[in-house]
Amino acid sequence: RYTPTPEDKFSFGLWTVGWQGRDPFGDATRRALDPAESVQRLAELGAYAVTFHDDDLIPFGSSDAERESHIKRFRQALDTTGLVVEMATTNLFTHPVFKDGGFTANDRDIRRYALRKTIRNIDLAAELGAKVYVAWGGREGAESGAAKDVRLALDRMKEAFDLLGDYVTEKGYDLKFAIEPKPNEPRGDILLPTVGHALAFIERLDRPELFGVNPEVGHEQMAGLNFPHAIAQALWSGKLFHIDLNGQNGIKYDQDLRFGAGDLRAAFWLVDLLETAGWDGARHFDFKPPRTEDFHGVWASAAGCMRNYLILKERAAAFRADPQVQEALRAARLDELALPTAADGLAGLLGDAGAYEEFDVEAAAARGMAFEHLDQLAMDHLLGAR
Ligand code: 3MF
Ligand code: MG
Ligand code: MG
Ligand code: MG
Repeated sequence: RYTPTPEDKFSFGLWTVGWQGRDPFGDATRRALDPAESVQRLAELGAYAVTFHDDDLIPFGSSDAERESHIKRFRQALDTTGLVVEMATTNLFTHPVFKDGGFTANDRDIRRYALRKTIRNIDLAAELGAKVYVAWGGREGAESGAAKDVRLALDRMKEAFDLLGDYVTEKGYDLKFAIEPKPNEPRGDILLPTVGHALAFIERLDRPELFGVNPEVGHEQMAGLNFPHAIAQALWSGKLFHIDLNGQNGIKYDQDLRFGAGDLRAAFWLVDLLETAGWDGARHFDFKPPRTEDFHGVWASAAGCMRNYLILKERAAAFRADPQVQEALRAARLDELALPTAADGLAGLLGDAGAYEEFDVEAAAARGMAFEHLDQLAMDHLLGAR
């Protein structure tokens, strides 16, 4: 029970279990992990895939020969465990050269370098079979007003993504891009701060069909937003290309708790949504085992992400299958929301006296929505009380 298998499609970033616990106030509390060791351990725990930033796999500044040997070791680990690479991404935030951004740095030479670094890793991503390429612009932003002309920066951001879209098209790669929004941290304010901003931006690109979003639970919650609602709109737009699952307690620094920690009710509704929508992409965890943990704690934290997903999946399915819930959903008139408002067309609506002239506004206003009973049933299922 709650034992993950590759069919569950759980995926982990190498940088998650590999996080050494460095934070703005403290040094590393754990040694570096060899990517091959992470692959081995994650496979033993029942994961299906791993993801990586270029620099997670190939330390920044490696020679070409070193690069090849890192890739070879990683490939061997994938081959022996059967794990796949489903997504890859670029580190455009750690090295000081990116202190003012990658694609939107004021310095043009840095923008050109950022694009070349990205393209180099896109080749590797395609070679390793990744289907999604994530772009998180953690340094694309500002701390002060005049430092960044946001409209120009968005021009440069669009230029970068248009060039990347041209590149994968010319190469014939089966690779789509997923933009990861985040409101702040490490920059004071980051461009494309929420899922909504990113969805609007994508429509201005030359090849919007190649671009979607990679929402992260904690990032939307840092902005005080409802994560399942953001995912629902991304799904509705056909733009959910990838997802970063983790936990967050409200509006504060990016906590990256294991999935299921933090806002548990949001996690329940998220799993309910992904499962009922038939999401068939990876369940990708972007979390950080707290720096209090040794390696036992690291693997316990990774296992906990998957276990919590499976528990919530079971609870959400039980909620949906419960006849009392189905009755409560009807009482709350969810079936009515599924009906078009004016299937009779504009003329029908305008000619319908029952819609306005004879409508009993007071009676309609007096009807209760029965949402509290419905939500309590959800709570009972979530807490295992039903
Ligand atoms: C930061 C993040 C990033 C992105 C990563 C991959 C380091 O808050 O969430 O993790 O997820 O760059 O896309
Ligand atoms: Mg994050
Ligand atoms: Mg986070
Ligand atoms: Mg993330």
